[in-house]
Amino acid sequence: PKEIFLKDYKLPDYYFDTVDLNFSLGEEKTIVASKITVYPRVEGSSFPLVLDGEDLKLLSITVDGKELKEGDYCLDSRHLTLPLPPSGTFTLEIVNEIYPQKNTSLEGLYMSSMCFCTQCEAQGFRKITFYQDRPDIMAKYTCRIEADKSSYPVLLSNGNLKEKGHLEGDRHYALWEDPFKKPCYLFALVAGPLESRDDIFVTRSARKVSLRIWTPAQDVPKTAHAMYSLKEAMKWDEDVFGLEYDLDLFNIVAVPDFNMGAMENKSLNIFNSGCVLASPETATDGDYAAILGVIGHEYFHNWTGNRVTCRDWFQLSLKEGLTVFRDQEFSSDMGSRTVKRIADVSSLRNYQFPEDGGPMAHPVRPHSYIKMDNFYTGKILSSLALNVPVYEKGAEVVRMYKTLLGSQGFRKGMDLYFKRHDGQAVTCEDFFAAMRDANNADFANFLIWYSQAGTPVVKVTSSYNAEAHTYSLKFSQEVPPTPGQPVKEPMFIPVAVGLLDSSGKDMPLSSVYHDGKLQSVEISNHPVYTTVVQVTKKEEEFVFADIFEQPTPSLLRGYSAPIRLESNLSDSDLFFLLAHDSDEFNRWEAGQELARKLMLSMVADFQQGKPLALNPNFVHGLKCILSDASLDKEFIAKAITLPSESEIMDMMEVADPDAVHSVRKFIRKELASQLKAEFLNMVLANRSSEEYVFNHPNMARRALKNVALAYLASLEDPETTELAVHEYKTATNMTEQFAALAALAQHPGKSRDDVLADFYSKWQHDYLVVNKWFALQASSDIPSNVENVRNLMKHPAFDLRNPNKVYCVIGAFCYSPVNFHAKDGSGYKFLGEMVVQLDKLNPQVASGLVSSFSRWRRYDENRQNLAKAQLEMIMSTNGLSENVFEIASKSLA
Ligand code: HT7
Ligand code: ZN
Repeated sequence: PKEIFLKDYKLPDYYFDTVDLNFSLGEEKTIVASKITVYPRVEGSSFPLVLDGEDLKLLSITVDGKELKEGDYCLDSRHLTLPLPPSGTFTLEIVNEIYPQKNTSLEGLYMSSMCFCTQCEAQGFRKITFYQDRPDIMAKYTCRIEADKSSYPVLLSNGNLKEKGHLEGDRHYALWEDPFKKPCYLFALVAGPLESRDDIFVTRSARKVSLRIWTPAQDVPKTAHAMYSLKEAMKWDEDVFGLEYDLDLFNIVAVPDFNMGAMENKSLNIFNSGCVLASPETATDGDYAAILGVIGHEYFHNWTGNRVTCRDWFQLSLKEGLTVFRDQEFSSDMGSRTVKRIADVSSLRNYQFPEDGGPMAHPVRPHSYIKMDNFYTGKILSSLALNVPVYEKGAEVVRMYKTLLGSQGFRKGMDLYFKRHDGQAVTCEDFFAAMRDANNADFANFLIWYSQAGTPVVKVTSSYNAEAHTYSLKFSQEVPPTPGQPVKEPMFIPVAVGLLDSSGKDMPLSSVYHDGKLQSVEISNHPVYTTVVQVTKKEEEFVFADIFEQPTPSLLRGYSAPIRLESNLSDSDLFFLLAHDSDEFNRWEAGQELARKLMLSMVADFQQGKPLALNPNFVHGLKCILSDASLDKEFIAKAITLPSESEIMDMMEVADPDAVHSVRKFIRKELASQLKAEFLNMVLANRSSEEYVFNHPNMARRALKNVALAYLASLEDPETTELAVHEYKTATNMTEQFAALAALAQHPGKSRDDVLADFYSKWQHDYLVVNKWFALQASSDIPSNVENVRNLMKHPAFDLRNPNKVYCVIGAFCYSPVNFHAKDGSGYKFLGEMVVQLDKLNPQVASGLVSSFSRWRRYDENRQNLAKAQLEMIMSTNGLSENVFEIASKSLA
């Protein structure tokens, strides 16, 4: 396999102006005809024209109306080359055949339950026809689709419908025209027996946009929330960024077979049906929130990704980091900002940090790749919310621009970015330059965030000078070495700081000494309570003036930079922040830091065979949070949730899944027993009394009730088990029903077996609910779960060709550290077998799974040997895909 480098980027020798595509869709084969106007980048130059093409059967090539003969072109398994194209502009016509019904990779044109559909990002267009498959080739497209009328009554592509009509032999056609230039990765086609929910959005300039969400007829009732989400997203982008939709039609199609969550094809978004369909009876609050976020995300791409796109795939974060940031802000504005931030930071800690510290570490803008798809590889589970490391760290980088420039400065930068680059394919530097130039900002070494891998570790020590009334914060930063980058530069880290007085109130901040200069932090003579200090050197000191008592610092408020912060705060400082910080995120963070310290010290006790005991101060701290009526209920639910097992393992020298699991389980049970009365009260006081509504207060109430119920069920006593069974039986929505099921499913026994059987018999007709049932069992911590998982794969509802089922069974299994990392190697063996089997069907999905092995060096020697043996077995498999090869070989390197 060939490695591709960013430094080798070259402008294309030829551009395409117009592209007319003609698809004749058929059950056995599909004929694709393209007519492309080609022109050289440099007038009069003559270079070979190299087109990408994979798994295509070439039928004919014509240049300016003259058919080429064999010998006039070169064809291999990946390219079609015209050695001597005419000089100047010419017309290239190509006809080829493809076989969508045999396409199990779900890239290019494929079939998903009776529908033809496409997925072209990143490099799927080359599986449809011969083309310069790179994002800097932007052209205007038309697309004519012809198909059997009764089997494929709906024919969709990008842009506006220009014409449709009947053809002989019960066939029909539709002609679509997209007035905007686009790269081929945004091309889309859908044909099938679909029906739509229709609505209208009136833009702020009073244009009417038709909105249609297409699904099989029986699912149309489940698209109401998606339509609501779309309209909210359209309005939000106008209000917050002044960005209006640019066509008269916006289509969304939901298909059950899709490798990721969704795809932002111009005016024809294609979605994994798990990210569209919801009803109160079948979807949880988590699903509703994920749908809102993903619908928003794909819609926001219309400007950040489609109107302004990436020059090359190394710039992926240009569109994804920015669009994730935009969808995070949208969700924050629609619900609770703090809770959304907590969820995003947790995800960063659970996925990004481990990746940054392992063999797959790479910068936000990678220097090289073998298979581009691997940068999208993320974690998708029952709710199908996506956690893709490149996306998330990229979003943190965009968030830092906003933290540094403020909302208005950030908006100015965005406006300039669109003014300069609308209709272009650009780079991360272009985005940086727009932000800098619009604000006359000095961003020093900020660009290093794009090129340097690894999570910076920032240490901070503080001291108070009672005589001088000054308070000093000394920072030092270190970025750990990562593969290919042994030595690191200091980074530009914005740290938002507040100082609390002894009553817990924010102190006014007037000025800071830095580099020997006194800088005012007040804004028009008004004190501020949070200021952002810019740490840009290896070591740096900031001294706050006019501080009249010893403060407690609240550092990195709102998680202002994606770093690991190590401070000299004592436990009592942390308890104080947990109780008083005005920055709610940092209140949560203080509780998490206390929990991390506690869990790590108890893990050490466990490993030394010492008896486990829970610090009473910790119980008291959580009890205070539980009984604080001024707090948002969803915040309380987050604040009483312990850090995940993977987060704790990531902080250990040698990760010990058994010890971490036992300790987390012990603490949960102990908290449940000591706070039983409070938890019971939470369940009783927060039951649903009315119909399901998707709004923050209702979701918050359900979240708190569900967390309390899970704690109670961990006691495994008859009273609390009965309560959980009662909640399961009386639930009127999936959020509460599934939470009760999940609480019971963690504990082997008759109640577990009964509710699991009942749930399946109730919901067997709904594949998305059945996926939840799969995921719950597969991710269970019950001993030796691997055998149950092997049995689940024999269940009639399981299908290895459907990515969602794979994620919900095989992927979910890897989420249980005790079972995946079982000492006997049974978890590793299972995954190894599955990767090899899946790679033959769908390399993207297989490589997503193989990344569970990538951190094998973090475990003890026995586990290392067992995991390494599986990676070696995978590497020795004949015909391995480039996707899996890249991850497995880098993991072993
Ligand atoms: N931009 C989309 C990426 C995507 C994708 C990438 C590789 C293989 C399959 C894929 N499906 C969708 C999704 C997004 O970020 O919006
Ligand atoms: Zn995206």
